[in-house]
Amino acid sequence: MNLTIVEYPNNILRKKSKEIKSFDADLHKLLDAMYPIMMNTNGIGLAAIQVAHPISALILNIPDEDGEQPKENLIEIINPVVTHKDGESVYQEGCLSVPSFYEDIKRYETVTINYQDRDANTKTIEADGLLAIAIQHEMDHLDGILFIDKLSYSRRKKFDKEYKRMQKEKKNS
Ligand code: QAP
Ligand code: CO
Repeated sequence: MNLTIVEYPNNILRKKSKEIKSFDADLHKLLDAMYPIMMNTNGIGLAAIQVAHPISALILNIPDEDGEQPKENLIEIINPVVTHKDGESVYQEGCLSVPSFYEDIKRYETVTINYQDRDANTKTIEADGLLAIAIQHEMDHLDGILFIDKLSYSRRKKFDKEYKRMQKEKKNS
């Protein structure tokens, strides 16, 4: 499967992802193809909508203490629902769909989600730390929300200006 990462300001990123009902070979192929894209682009999380598939699926591979991302740590999350959220934490986020831009974003400190794995088994994760942040960031993608949408008005304006300048430089190089 040939996938490419959709970048802001492409409106595909604003689509709402649909619940997955068939856990078939097509889904498995998509998930299998998302993993190498995420690893090759130094990502820790990727939602299906970021590769132009508006379905409620995301993958995560949070680095361990040594910064390693072994495939055993890959988590595939289908149809997630938040069942509990608590606290507050700020983390400097980035996004594969908004390359080379990073900003502090406020999230819940801990979240619990119910979700399904690739074989439709129901699972629960109680997350804190970077995993909790990544889950919230990726679940926002399923609703068409980007981390830059959470910036204050003045920071967002600064972002738009910088990002447009970068896009121009890219085009001219
Ligand atoms: C979402 O983000 C996330 O700009 C995943 O040039 C972010 O994997 C979860 C990336 C923060 C938790 C905390 C971004 C790679 C990767 C870039 C990513 C870039 C290369 C972002
Ligand atoms: Co993202």
